[in-house]
Amino acid sequence: MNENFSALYNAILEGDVAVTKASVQVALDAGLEPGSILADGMIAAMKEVGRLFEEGDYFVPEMLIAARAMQAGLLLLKPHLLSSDVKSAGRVAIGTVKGDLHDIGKNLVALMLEGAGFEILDLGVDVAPEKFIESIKTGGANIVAFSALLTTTMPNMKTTIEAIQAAGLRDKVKIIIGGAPVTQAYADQIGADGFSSDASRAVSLVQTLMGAVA
Ligand code: B12
Repeated sequence: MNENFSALYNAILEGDVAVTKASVQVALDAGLEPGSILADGMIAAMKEVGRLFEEGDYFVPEMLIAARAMQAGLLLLKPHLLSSDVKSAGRVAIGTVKGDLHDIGKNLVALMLEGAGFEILDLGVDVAPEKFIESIKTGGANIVAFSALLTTTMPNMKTTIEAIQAAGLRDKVKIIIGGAPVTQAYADQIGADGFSSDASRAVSLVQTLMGAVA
């Protein structure tokens, strides 16, 4: 763990919203780089939460309160991650697939894309294929992005691509996928156009693909 962020890291591990917010503010005031506060302090803590859950030291309530602290810290960090003078570079519909309620990673990808000038249609969590289809038909999405954090919900990425195909819309959009269990091999297997393992790489991926759809 990065020593600069030990208070922030521990606050998220303990799910302490007040200390998380205070620690983000202290780090910002100290001039630490927002991207580093996010990656080395906050995402590092969520990884540890996952490890503790796997080990049987944490249970769902602990994960939940850690996630709450993470979201509160993100809200404070958000304006510092966004640059203001960018105009729309395309429209991205993003959602966590059906059956899956994890949204922190999805929100981060949305935030980074927004910061890079993309318009975001955030479809939320537990998103049925029909809702993704609507985002293309009436929402005008150029790119559709699926997030999944569970091995049991990953197959819903495939189902959603098939539904988009069946609706005759597959060649209207580029589809990208991501989330902790997702891999490039899986993206290739289900016919997605792209995969990225983190939010900042998602930005360059979407920029490349927008070049391809424009
Ligand atoms: C917080 C958390 C929860 C919270 C979620 C709160 C919320 N609002 O999101 C709660 C408590 C609700 C929860 C519930 C459950 N969880 Co949970 N959870 C986590 C935990 C600890 C952290 C996830 C997280 O936010 N990570 C931080 C973010 C920033 O990372 P990320 O999501 O991976 O996103 C990054 C990349 O993947 C990528 N990315 C993400 N999405 C996308 C999309 C695109 C398009 C792209 C390009 C990139 C991209 O960019 C992001 C930023 O860099 C993980 C552990 C882990 N290591 O992932 C377990 C974990 C995902 N959960 C797990 C489990 C088992 C569950 C439950 C089934 C537990 C239960 N028995 O009820 C339920 C399922 C509920 C449901 N139906 O969804 C398991 C999944 C195991 C598996 N392989 O399937 C994990 C891995 C824990 C573990 N180690 O066992 N969970």
